[in-house]
Amino acid sequence: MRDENRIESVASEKSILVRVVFPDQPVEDDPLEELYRLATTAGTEVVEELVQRRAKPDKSTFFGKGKVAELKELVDATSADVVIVDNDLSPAQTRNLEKAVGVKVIDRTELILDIFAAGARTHESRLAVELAQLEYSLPRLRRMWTHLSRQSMGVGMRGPGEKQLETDRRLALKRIHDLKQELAKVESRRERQVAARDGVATVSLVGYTNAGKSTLMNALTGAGVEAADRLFATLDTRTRRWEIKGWGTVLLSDTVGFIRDLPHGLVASFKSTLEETRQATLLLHVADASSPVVFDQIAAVYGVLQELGIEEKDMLLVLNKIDAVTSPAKLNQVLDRYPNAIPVSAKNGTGLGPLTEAVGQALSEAFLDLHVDVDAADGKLLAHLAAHGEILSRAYSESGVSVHVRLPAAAMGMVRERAAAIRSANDHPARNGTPQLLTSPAADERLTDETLADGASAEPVSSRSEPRAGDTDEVA
Ligand SMILES: Nc1nc2c(ncn2[C@@H]2O[C@H](COP(=O)(O)OP(=O)(O)OP(=O)(O)O)[C@@H](O)[C@H]2O)c(=O)[nH]1
Ligand SMILES: [Mg+2]
Repeated sequence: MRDENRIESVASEKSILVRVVFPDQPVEDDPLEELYRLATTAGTEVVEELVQRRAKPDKSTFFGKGKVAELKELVDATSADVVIVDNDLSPAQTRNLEKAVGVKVIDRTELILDIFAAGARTHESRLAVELAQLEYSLPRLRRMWTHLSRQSMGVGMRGPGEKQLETDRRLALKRIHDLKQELAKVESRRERQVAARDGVATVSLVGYTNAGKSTLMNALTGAGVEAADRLFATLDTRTRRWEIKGWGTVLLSDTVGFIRDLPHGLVASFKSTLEETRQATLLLHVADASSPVVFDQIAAVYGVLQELGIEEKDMLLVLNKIDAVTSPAKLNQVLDRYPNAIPVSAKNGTGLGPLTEAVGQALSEAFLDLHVDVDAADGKLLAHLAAHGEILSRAYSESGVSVHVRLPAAAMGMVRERAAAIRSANDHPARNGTPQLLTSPAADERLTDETLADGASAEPVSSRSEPRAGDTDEVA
């Protein structure tokens, strides 16, 4: 067995890890490495490992007869308490396997749900996990309620006897209904909360679990969030201010990590936790460049983003842990595939300068930095600028007010309709000394909507604002 540090065991059950590898699957050097990390994170003691290559799963027991017999022998020889299967099993396969080997059997999904259940801290993430667990448990009724009263039990503990099934089923359905309602409330509250920050640039860290998102968050903002060599160390969302030279304050969020084959129900119920990510101006996709399966992990993250419906966002790929990459050729291979990726080490600070610069640059493309002249009487336009943009300064005159504002290109519609004049605030001394006239509806009728809508006229921003008081320091 491997001798990595194991976390303090909650369950301290002895587990056997098993995986079926199908012909079309990419196989890591060590096909059970990730399951091993998941199993130890869940607190089990791994006593044996087994890998089988098969063309397709056995309908009834998932593994073939021979492997099942071998598994039974291993269980007996090691007095294991649980068999953990790296694939997804049907409820019937689980039951049949349990009968055959004589101990409980859990699959990858259930293991991940258990880890989430043990780690969830906030009201929001607890609701999310409980819902995902109940939905998983419903067709596997024998395990009902086990996750609702998780005291000193091991992973995937069984619930009360079969007699109770019908009552359990009804109770579960009722609880699922209530949880969904409660989550919907939390979701809309969170949506409003995040939307209220419209106008402030938001950057969200996403990536495979253990890629170093929290460490990077700490390195960039001094946030002091928990980072640990453990899968799913972060299960909630934290947001911190990040000062970017030449841009100003942005809000940086760190959130739950992804993993390949993340249970579908879990992704759906974490909608609210991932709200910051859904509404972010820019995603920083953090990948562990030192992982032998970095390509697979990057692909898995894209898969989850797609499931969340947010794969279209602006995104920078950050190749973290370059200090731990043993061969330069390996890193070059990754850079060949992703030439725009930014290599960094969150641990020792390498590359954070270029990363910050790239973020400032990307944000400049999403926002317009403008002086908008507003008629004194036009309260509506002033309110629009305040609601959607970041107001950097105001200069009053007799006819009205000139507002220096940073505005998402998407919020330009009303500005173009109502403003007395709009000028680019491109006042970078090295670039351009005088503000350049962008458009004034009166002066230039020919400008098309697209000119501003796609941000084509916007220059990278150089002027600076003070950090604003009252921004959330922490959202979770
Ligand atoms: N060598 C090296 N290790 C790093 C680097 N960045 C993070 N780590 C380590 O990687 C492990 C995981 O880091 P985290 O920051 O917790 O990773 P995460 O992406 O937030 O993980 P989850 O919250 O569990 O999804 C920790 O042991 C970190 O110390 C790096 O640049 N180099
Ligand atoms: Mg983390």
